[in-house]
Amino acid sequence: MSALVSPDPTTGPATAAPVSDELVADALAGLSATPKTLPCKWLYDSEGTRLFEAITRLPEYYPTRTEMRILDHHGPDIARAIGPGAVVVEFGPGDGLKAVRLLSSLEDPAAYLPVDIAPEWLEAAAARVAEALPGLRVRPVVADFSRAFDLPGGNAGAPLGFFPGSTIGNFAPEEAVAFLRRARAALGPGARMLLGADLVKDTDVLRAAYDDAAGVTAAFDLNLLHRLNREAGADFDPAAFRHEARWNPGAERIEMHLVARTAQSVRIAGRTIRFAPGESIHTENSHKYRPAHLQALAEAAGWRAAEMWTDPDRLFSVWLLEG
Ligand code: AVI
Repeated sequence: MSALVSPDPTTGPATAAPVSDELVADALAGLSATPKTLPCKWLYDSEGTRLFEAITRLPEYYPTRTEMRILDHHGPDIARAIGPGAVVVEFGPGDGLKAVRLLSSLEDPAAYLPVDIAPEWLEAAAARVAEALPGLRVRPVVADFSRAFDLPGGNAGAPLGFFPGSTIGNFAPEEAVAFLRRARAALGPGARMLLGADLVKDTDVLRAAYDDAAGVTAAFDLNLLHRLNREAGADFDPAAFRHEARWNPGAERIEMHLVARTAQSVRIAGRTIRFAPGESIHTENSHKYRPAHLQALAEAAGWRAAEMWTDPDRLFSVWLLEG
């Protein structure tokens, strides 16, 4: 993935649909390539964000509720390992709910700094945390953490990065290492990081999580074609594509694909893109980890994996990294 995953850092919760030059450029480049691909950041317009939130509540989508349970169940251990006075810096805070769980279990957190490129998302997360934890210092930071970034100074306390949800898995491995390295630099001396990472497991469980019976993930994926029609002037017929979740055993990742049901042509920005029957657009990767692999990624970025907490079925993991 070329930028952040959640929520869409480039457009935020769009209501109007102006033509986006960046979306057009990404679409032309990705759809002219072989195999066809699109950056997953474009999945998250306001409808995509709404659908993703619905995904997190699906019976098949275990990551969100499992990570919440880990944060609840191991809260006292996590709090002990982290100690008092943490300055919690959350990358891509989403709705802020996980931060509320974490901060409520920590001893005397000094501050909460949600970081995102889109101010609208920050306000929602900051408001939720401020309401749940009155008296806590909350300082939203508008920054693009897909590039080098700085955090504001003047935060007395122990810097703790927080990157839950296994959003790390939407990065290619080299992008994951680059992000972890940037985060370490931005957090500064004494940095630690609490990181959520989804684990390798039975492929049927994985496939179901990314291709649910109610079709919410399919709608989330297909929304990308609707978005291209709205914001890039394309003329996709979304009904002529179907969503597919594939397990790639070599890369140990779930791949989302939009598969053309028939041979067809699509117009976009004056160009014609042809699809053979069964040809797909690869729209997202979601890497799953073995503990040794996650440790190696962290070490490649200059971190040391100090602790790992998991659930009884070992579906998901929460890591404490030390800088
Ligand atoms: C945001 N991210 C961690 C989700 C995942 O599980 O990779 C995105 C997602 N795509 C389909 N379902 C959920």
